[in-house]
Amino acid sequence: MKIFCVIPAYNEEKNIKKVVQQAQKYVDEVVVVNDCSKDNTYQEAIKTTMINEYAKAVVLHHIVNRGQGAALQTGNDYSLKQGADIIVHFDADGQFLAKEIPEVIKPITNKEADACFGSRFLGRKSNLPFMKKVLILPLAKLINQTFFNIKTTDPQSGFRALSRQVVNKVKIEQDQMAHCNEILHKVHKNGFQIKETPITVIYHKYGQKFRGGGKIIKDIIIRGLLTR
Ligand SMILES: Nc1nc2c(ncn2[C@@H]2O[C@H](COP(=O)(O)OP(=O)(O)OP(=O)(O)O)[C@@H](O)[C@H]2O)c(=O)[nH]1
Ligand SMILES: [Mg+2]
Repeated sequence: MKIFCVIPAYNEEKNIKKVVQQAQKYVDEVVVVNDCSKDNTYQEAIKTTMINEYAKAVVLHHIVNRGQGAALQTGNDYSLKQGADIIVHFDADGQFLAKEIPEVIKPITNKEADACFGSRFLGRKSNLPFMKKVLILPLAKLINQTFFNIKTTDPQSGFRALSRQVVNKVKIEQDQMAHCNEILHKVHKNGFQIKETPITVIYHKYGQKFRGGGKIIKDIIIRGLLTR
């Protein structure tokens, strides 16, 4: 079984090397998608491709900045071509713990699910920013449950594992932040089995931004209606 880890990266020169090196311990191939960063993310990521101690790493490059969703789709397309059986999505900013990758993959390898979403609300300690904790995420969850009958606890989580069948079927068309909900809705709509697993997300002070909260909620509603 070939496990690939797709890491979308935009201006992550400080984090990317460590994040890739950690992920390499738990998967067969790491695919960094440099989303036309303005800093040295690409050069830093390339350094990790030369270390053969763990899994292979490759670096793909967007010639214009397209957003996290688009970067994930680029990584998905590459991974499918290389024969991936399971694809893990993992952020480049160092907020996720690579040692939790096996737990996110497990429901798929155990054939209990086709897609497994990491959740910050299932018991592990995540120091979420106040607005995300009390407003954005509960509202996203409520809308999904009420209107779309999707009962997951963390619709905006970027840490997930998808089977080859799911990635073949679910194409990410939302280039920016709406892709999280888009993936969830399309997985649900296509009748794939969904599981969740607890994950830890570390919020460093600089990462705590109330960015696009309204847009996330708007995207959830519009995306939901489009995928119905
Ligand atoms: N912001 C942003 N991130 C991108 C883009 N392309 C790829 N990424 C990557 O997408 C991942 C998530 O980005 P973040 O801005 O941390 O989004 P987030 O984790 O949902 O938001 P926070 O909770 O505020 O950290 C990171 O690995 C980024 O490097 C882009 O165009 N913009
Ligand atoms: Mg982040």
